[in-house]
Amino acid sequence: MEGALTARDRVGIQDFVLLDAHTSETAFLDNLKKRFSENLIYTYIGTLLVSVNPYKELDIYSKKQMDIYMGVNFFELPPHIFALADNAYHTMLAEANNHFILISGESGAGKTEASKKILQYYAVSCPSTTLLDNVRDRMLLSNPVLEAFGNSKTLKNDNSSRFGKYMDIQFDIQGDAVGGHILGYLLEKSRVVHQNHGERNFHIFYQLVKGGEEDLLHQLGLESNCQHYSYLVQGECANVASINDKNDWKTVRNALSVIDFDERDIQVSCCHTACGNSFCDDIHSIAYCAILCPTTLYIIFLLGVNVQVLQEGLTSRKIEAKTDEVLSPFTVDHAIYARDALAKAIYGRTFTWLVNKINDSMENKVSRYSKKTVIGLLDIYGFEVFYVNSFEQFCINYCNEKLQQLFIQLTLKSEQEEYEAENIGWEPVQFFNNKIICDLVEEKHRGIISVLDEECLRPGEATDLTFLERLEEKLDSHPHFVTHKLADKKTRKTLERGNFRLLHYAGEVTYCVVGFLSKNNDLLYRNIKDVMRQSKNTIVRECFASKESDGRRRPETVASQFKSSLLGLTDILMSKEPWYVRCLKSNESQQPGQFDDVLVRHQVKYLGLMEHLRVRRAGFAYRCRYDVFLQRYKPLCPATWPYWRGVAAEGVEVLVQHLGYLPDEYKMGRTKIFIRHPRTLFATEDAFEVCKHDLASRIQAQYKAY
Ligand code: AD9
Ligand code: MG
Repeated sequence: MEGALTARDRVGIQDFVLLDAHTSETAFLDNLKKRFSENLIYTYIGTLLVSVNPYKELDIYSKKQMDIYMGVNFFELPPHIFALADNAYHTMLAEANNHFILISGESGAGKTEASKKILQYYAVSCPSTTLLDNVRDRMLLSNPVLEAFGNSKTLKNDNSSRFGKYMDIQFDIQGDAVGGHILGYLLEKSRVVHQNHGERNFHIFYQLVKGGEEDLLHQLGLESNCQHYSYLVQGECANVASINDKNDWKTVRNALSVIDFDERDIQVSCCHTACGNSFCDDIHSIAYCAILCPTTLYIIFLLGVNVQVLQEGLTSRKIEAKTDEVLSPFTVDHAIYARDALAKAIYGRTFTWLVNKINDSMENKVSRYSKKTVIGLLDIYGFEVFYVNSFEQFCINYCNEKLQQLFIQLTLKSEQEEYEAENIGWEPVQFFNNKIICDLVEEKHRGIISVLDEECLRPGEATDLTFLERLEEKLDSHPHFVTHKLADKKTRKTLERGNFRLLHYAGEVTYCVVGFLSKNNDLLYRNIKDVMRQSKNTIVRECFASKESDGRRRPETVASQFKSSLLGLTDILMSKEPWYVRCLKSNESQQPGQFDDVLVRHQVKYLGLMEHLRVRRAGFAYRCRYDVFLQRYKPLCPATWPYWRGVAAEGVEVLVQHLGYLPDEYKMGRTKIFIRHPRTLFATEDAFEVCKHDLASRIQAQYKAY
């Protein structure tokens, strides 16, 4: 009978920890699906938030909603991204330490949207002073700008992040959001010169061409028709139904002016963008090593470089003879390479410049030297598998392996290790540890990146195929690496010769080796670099001035640089307290309200959500060192107030007995107390809040007694 359905039947359970003890994967999915069909996209596993992409606007992110969640205990309201943001914020304030929110999930799962909601929550809800409003606006407006330059339509997501973003939101001791800082990770520059069918270049190109003001386009020598620019129409989808480039341009232009970009900066950013557009149309002229077309000449003029010297650089190589320098003309392929390399370099370096400039504008200049704590927000490109996968997917998927590894280390592994170390009775939970795949990619000498770098050191001899052969030699028995040659008969049929397949934590991905070497080298011919460095335009000079400028030291390869930056990121995150948002993609076709059981089940599996639930359920939500716990809560018990003169652990035992903790609710470890449910701690916190008010008079009375 439908009428007999309880609310719980209809909307499911809001915390998986409360599902029956032996929850199966099917019950887990049923709960998600039930909630999804009621537009309840959020569910907890303890303090971890699971989010399922609804692909439709929900009326749950208003200021009113923010107010409802502000300062309320985590479990008292329905699960929400605001609740997680709020909990992280209040914990940061109470403990005066740094936190981060790791948002993960595959491409299109909703990470970027989640990170924007969190940022909005902090910018809108946290206490404010007029002085700081400025900084908040800038933090918020950095989003449309970076999305314009760093996001693009892919086959997976109309607004796919093509760079990784880690943003620190800084708070002062009163809890005001006072500043921000962004670290950008590996932008997919190759998109500037090549897009697959059904994909686009970065949004900014279309915004500028479709929405740019007449004057600006005129200054840049651009036309307002995407069809005129081959860099924009390779994917044959310059217009996307879900995107309004014209309006987005207005937003971006307005945002640029708020974040301290003056007209010259805007012109330079656009000019650098325009370069990408124009170069490509010279393909024929460059191919014949002839002169560049007038539009490009004009753009180069705007870049402030010597047109003739750059033209030489793009069409010929300088060879140093005994007494002389001679120009040797490029082949067609070389000329195309040089052109593309320059377009990518200009775009990539402009992006870095943009991030730096945004950082300058978000820097807190008011209380620069006072103590701050931060909440870091990590929103990075999600795991992706296309029909053809290349170096870019290899880097993106490697990055996702690293984040999964971090998640495992922080939740499953260290959690269980801590129970063991603390002597808490524990039944270990089995989980798949993807360290083996991280090692496969990054290990010294034997890992894929090392092999790739070695091949990049043999110019002229090495090719993408010799790289593949080297991999086959070194990794012939690795359980997560397969090629046509190494595969068994059945698998061989599914693998072409120029490919290798990695068995990632999130599934198999077959990579085509074509382009691995040149993308990893990412070389820009030296004389072209030199020309750019001599530009009359200070921003161009700034963009091209770099450590590798002396040309003697070999620049680090792209993969190695990425590997080091990910190691750096791991260090940053490991030094902070973690919070997790696990985003799930509800369907592949970006359709509102559709829940694809198979797709969601797959994600639940590889994200390790069931294992996380098992650890959470059997484990303890909160733990605290005895001395810290006692110090904070001792006013709640006459036997521990004002001093406990014995061993801290015994004092804690007396204290929690007095508070009425039931035996099942907590365990005493070697150095810490473990509390099973957050509600127990919340009750203690509430009692502490009440007691705090008369604490001052109690302290006074105590002084008087002395
Ligand atoms: V990628 O790895 O950058 O390719 P994301 O970042 O995980 O990916 P994104 O946040 O861009 O995915 O979400 C994709 C689209 O899903 C958005 O453009 C929205 O149209 C849609 N989406 C995601 N989350 C929500 C939501 N909470 N409410 C409504 C959403 N729509
Ligand atoms: Mg994204």
